Amino acid sequence: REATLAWARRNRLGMFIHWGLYSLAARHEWVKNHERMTDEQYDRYVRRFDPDLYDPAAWARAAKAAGMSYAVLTTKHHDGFCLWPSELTDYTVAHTPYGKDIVGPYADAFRAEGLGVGLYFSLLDWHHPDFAVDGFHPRRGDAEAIAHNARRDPERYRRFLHGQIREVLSRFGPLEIGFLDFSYPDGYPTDEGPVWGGKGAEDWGSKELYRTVRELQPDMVLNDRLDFTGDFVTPEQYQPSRPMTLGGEPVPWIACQTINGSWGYDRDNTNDKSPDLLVRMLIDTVSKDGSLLLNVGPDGRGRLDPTATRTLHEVGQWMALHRRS
Ligand code: FUL
Repeated sequence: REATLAWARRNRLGMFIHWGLYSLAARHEWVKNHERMTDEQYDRYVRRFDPDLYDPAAWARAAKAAGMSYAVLTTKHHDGFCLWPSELTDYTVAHTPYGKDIVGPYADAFRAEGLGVGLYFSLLDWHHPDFAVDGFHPRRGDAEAIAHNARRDPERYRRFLHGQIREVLSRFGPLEIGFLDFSYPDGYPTDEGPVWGGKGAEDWGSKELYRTVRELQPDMVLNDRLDFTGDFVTPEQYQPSRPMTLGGEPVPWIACQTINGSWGYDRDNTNDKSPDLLVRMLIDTVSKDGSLLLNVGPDGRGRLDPTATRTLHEVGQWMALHRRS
């Protein structure tokens, strides 16, 4: 814990980047789920994925100018679409009009600015046929999908998941931070009672995954969403009222916050937090010994939207005057 606490103290502000097929839909990264789309319906975004304005150096410069020191990019979100050309599925950037890797250029561009590189990877996969059609799945309540899923082979999903995590952890150089998302040991609480995104430890072989992470990226700090507490905890969309502890001991923590409530690009959502409020949230986070991971959701062409650009710029102006390291 000491090492991760020290890490959080060196890295008080980072950039979370949610980007994927859903950015084309432009209405939240859970759009496939919220609108209960089938794979065929969602495929229209695969056929149109061609971010002609993707310029990771511009993202990295914006992050650096905002006073950020690290970033975390979604290599794959719950929809299962991979931003790197995985060898284990065709459901990747390689099979879109764009046709090439996104993750490698991102890692290179952020390192070139001296920023720490982090990767997010979803344990849930709403595209893989062997992933459970549970209460969280876009096809929940769909008798045909459920009947088909009854014959699923969890072992096949486990092998796929482990293989993909190996790819992500071995192809993009030394990583500062890993963000696996998500599993809750007692189910994820909803109004209808707890539901599972897979069954975590049991379905996914979490312990073995953890060993793989340690083997491939021994110095990387890892989050807490793999059934058990990793190196740091990740309050999401709220600020804890005091420094966070676990078992009575201080625990490193990262506040994951959005600008407008959506992680993925959400074109008509103007519920933006002001730069002033975000700076206050940063001060609040630092005063409680945490780190703030502020999200941006680039659009379908790869641009940071105007609000994010303005917000980062203003946060950067404050940081330029007040940061101490
Ligand atoms: C959650 C996800 O379900 C959201 O879409 C987002 O990625 C957030 C950071 O984590 O668990």
